[in-house]
Amino acid sequence: MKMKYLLLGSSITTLFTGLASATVTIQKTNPTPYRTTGLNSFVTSGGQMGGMVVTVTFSDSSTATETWVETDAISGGAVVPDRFSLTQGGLSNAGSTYYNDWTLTNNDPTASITGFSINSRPGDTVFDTKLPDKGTPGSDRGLNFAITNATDGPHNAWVFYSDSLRLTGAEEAVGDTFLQLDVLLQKPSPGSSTPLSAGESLSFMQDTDSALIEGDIIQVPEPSTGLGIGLLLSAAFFLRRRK
Ligand SMILES: [Ca+2]
Repeated sequence: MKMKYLLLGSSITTLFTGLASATVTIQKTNPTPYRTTGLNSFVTSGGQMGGMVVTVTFSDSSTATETWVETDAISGGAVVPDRFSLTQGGLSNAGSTYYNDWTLTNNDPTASITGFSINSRPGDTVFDTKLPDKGTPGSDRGLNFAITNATDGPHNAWVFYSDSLRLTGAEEAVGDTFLQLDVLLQKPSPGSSTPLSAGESLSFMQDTDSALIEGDIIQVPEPSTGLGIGLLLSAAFFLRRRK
């Protein structure tokens, strides 16, 4: 789980939603920028997100990681039989993540799920958040993470988006598209019950889009202060030796 978060302005929002979630707190950060040639404006479903890396964290501090696989044209998931399953797909609009939710199930016999992370980049996939609307060209409308149902009652969620994506040629990211999603779960009354318990499921909405070209989400080189200082020291050393 990434802990290096830099605030992108005042982008913390707390939303009070229905029974499924007590509060959802959203934070957008930008530690590592990426670029891509273009994004589709069509639907992306679980059937187009193969390669994403899903990591689930449990109450005993253990983690389980699995790569997303496409199970058919409109659905897919990451499954570790005795630990967790995360799936997405549906019948509405070819399984689109804009209309169909994701389901996280705790398959662990004892430990609760306290959070999860998705690195969407290896799946040529990007998380498209709600604002700015419609934001990055080709991304169209997006959706923020929102819990739609949970079999064990309401959950609070802290949602971190990081690793922003911009289109190649754009000076900076628009602020709606990200490649890393980290979610921390907590029951609204700490101490009274645990987050997603063994055998329970939680469903949520989160819009995604796809890169137009496979393997075309590329990290943007940033000027490195460390390297600059290193070069200066090397130059100073070289000049001293020459004297
Ligand atoms: Ca968008």
